Amino acid sequence: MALTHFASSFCTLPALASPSRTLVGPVSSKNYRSLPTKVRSMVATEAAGQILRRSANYQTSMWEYDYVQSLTSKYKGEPYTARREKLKANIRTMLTNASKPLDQLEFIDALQRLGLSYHFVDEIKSTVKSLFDENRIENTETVHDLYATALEFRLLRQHGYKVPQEVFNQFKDEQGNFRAWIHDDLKGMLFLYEASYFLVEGESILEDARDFTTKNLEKYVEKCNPSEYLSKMVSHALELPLAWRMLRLEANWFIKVYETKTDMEPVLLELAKLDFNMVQAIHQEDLKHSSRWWKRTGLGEKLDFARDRLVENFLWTVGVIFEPQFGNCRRMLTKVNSLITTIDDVYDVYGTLDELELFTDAVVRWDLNFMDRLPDYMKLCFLVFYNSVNEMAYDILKYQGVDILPYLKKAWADLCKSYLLEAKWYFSGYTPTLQEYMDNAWISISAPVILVHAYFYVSNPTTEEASQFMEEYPDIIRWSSIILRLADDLGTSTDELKRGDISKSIQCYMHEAEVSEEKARDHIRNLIGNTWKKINDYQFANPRTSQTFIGIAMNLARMAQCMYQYGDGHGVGHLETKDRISQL
Ligand code: LA6
Ligand code: MN
Ligand code: MN
Ligand code: MN
Ligand code: MN
Repeated sequence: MALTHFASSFCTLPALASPSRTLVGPVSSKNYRSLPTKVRSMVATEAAGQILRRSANYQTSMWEYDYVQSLTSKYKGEPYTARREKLKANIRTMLTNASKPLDQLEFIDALQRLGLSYHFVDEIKSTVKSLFDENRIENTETVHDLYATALEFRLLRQHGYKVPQEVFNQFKDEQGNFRAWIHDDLKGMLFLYEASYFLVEGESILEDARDFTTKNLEKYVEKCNPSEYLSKMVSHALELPLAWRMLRLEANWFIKVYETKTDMEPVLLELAKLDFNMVQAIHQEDLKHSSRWWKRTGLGEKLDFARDRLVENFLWTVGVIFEPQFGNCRRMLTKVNSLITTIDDVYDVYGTLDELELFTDAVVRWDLNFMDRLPDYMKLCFLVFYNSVNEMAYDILKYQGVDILPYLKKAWADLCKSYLLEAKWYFSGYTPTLQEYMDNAWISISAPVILVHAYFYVSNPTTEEASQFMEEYPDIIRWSSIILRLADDLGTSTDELKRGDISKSIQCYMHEAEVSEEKARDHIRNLIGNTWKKINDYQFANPRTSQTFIGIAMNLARMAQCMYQYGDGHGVGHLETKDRISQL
């Protein structure tokens, strides 16, 4: 029933134009067709008249539909909005009245970590600008404090000012080693550690700083009292630096730790807690909306081989963009993520190569007339997919007057072609080099699809701007995708290989460099670190690109490092993911 409803709602749609130009992607239809189709095993092919298929044995969803629909919060409307406005006004005054630079810096840092900075964007921007204009950080006459210098350096870089790494030279001796007294300056080392993650390629002073502080902070953690404020901060930082952390979970964690800080600011704490709960109330409604959509599609019940992960898919979107005003973007991206998760399992687990060719064709041609060639389970999946993506394009056409369907179709066609290429590699038993694998795998991780959709939901580009931006996927999409791919491979490839899948980045590198799995994993972790340098650089080099969009791309990379921090947090829904969802 739901499907008919979707289909009929499109009868009234105007015919959308087909793409006016061919957008160039990494996998051309020519090379995806020319791959060997020789089948390695009889898995997922016809054996004695019966089709044998792989299975991933995914667990059913951890989250009951009725439970999700029952979520409520009192933090809506008055008196909460009034109280929040009052607190915001107080804090605005405190920020403007802070006259000492270090006070300003600490105040902004606290606002950011408590998840409140989105309320004070203009005030923070102008304060940071005036700090930059004063240029104290580069004044070599004064003796600087390591803590204050590192904090200022980090905040300036976070806000797009590329202050030189050389400001840290004053903390090194003639031999280029960090000065001896720094070993006793725990707070300074912690802040230098966090600052060092804002490096770009070639910044060896910051690389040294990162290695030096990591080593020394690790030593400290071994012998510290874990209940002290600073010790908690250090252990947390060593797990994952601030620059790589998922914002909402970080806010939630920091609010609890901040509460135990001796010189904390009660007004800030009150607003942080109130605002967290108010944002959560909005997220609950987004989740309930998304969950009703997912239930109507019927995919969770009908496609038993596929992951039923609506709530986990929603968690990704909260990681990608949490601010209240972007509810439409979260709801849309939850659909996109759910479609990706399902279709990925069609290609990786269930489909036969013949079926996958047909499905890919239907997507590339964007043609409902191809549906009757698909097996029933694919028909279901294809029609939901086709209707949902058309509907998203329709929303943008209706509200912004821009036809984005060509860009969405192109992104999905690229994704399915990259999936098909991997399926062919699997069935022919082919192991690519790491480079060859990555040329395809940054697409097959689906981040370009996610980011292309998100781009149109948070910015309001003209057709010309959009096509310039999307003609080649911009680098920021590529870097974010690479981190998502590599983090996913670190977390999922062990199970994927067990159930039958292609070699992922780790195995490609082991094969090519003839190294152990541990060495290969180190190499992949290094690649993630190097890709972050490129993301940092992109931010400095492209001040005119939508900061919201760059933020989304960075958040997607952060979310990947969160989701796969302890294994396959996406596919295996219990463990940390369940706990994290409950926290939020
Ligand atoms: C991970 O699955 C998965 F489903 C993704 C598409 C990753 C990102 C997903 C979002 C944001 P898997 P594969 C919904 O590890 O087959 O199976 O590319 O992806 O390794
Ligand atoms: Mn299921
Ligand atoms: Mn896949
Ligand atoms: Mn997969
Ligand atoms: Mn994977």
